[in-house]
Amino acid sequence: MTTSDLPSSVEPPISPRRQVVVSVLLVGLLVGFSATVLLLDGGGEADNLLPDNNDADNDGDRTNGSQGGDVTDGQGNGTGTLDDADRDGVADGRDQCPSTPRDVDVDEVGCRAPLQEGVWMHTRFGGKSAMFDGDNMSTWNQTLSSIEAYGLFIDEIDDLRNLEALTAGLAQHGVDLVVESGGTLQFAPCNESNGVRSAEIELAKIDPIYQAGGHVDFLTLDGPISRTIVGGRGDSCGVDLNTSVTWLVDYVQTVHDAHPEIGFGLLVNFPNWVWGDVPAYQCEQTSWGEGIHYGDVLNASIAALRSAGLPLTHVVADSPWGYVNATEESACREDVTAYDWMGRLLELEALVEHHDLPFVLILNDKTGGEESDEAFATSVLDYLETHHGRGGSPTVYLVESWYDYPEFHHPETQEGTFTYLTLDVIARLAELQADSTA
Ligand SMILES: [Ca+2]
Repeated sequence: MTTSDLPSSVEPPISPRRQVVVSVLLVGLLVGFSATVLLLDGGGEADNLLPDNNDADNDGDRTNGSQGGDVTDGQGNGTGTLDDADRDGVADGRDQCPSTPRDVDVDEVGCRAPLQEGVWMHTRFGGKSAMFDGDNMSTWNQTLSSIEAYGLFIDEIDDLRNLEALTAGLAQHGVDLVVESGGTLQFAPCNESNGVRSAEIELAKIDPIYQAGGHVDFLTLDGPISRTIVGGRGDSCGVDLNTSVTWLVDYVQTVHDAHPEIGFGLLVNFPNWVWGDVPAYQCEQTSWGEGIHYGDVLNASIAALRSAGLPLTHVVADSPWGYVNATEESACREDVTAYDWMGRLLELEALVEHHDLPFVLILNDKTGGEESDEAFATSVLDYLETHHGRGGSPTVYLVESWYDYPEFHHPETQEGTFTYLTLDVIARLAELQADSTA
């Protein structure tokens, strides 16, 4: 893949949604105030959970000590000031997660909000700085207002010259930033330090986003187990499932300790794994994990991350359309049409949802993505319609390309661009959902 970007300015446009955010915050303050008055000593959380911004007492007034509007939990009632130890806009008295990290979207009881239903977009490498030039944003403003999250590959962060504009642009439109990373890396030492060392490597790669004043909402780990498990991708570490999972937990714990605001997703390169009685589509020399059922891999990963108390937020299926409609060539079998590939993809979705986790399906296509804008768009829309028609209902459809096409990201009004296609997906999904509820 080639990487290129274009110079761009740092001035994002003013967004009307900023005013909406301010209004919501004001309502939150009023609601929080009422709850404080009603609940009196109901908020008993410690008042020193997240010291930062010179606010050692964490009362939100950004001052240290009891001067200047200080509020101590459970005792500040009647002062007319909000008790909100973690400053998430939810009063302590009704905050069921009183130490939520900063920058985490919360629900009405102050806990990490579940993934919003909708569409995410993740363009191919290159040209992303230019997308967040103040002028260029006006050429895909509707897309930016319509998506829930925007994706980047971790290895292109270093090449994006205008991260300030990117982070400000996403924040203004209330769009989350998802970074796709490797997770446990086969080139970190293949020993018990793998998870921690992999995390250190990737923490350094996301650091420029923080230096630019932004933050990562979600880190999607692209096939972390496949990089370490025996019979995994080419140069994997060759360890057993338990060891792979242990290293994965080490990785997530290390990143979490540095950035507690990040939610973690597990991405599975689905065609490379066996699923029950259905073989891997692309078996290479052997199926990944030497033929282990990916359901067992997923169950073990989810159980371990949850028992460590880590914020696993979603599971992503990477399964391009040609590997679902059996038109891609298989490296290892002559007749791939003998299996129901969509069926096993739907079973994966069911397993993810059985774990009460949001399922994210990548909509893309290798053949179309190597052919033309039009071929890619046609495949993506066919994939959406067929998947929905078979009963698929992921929390998020993710329009993503790592191929040559779509060639251009914007303008969104020009047929063939990535943003044009994303808006098409959003419109088509709304139609399909309306049809199925009618
Ligand atoms: Ca909270």
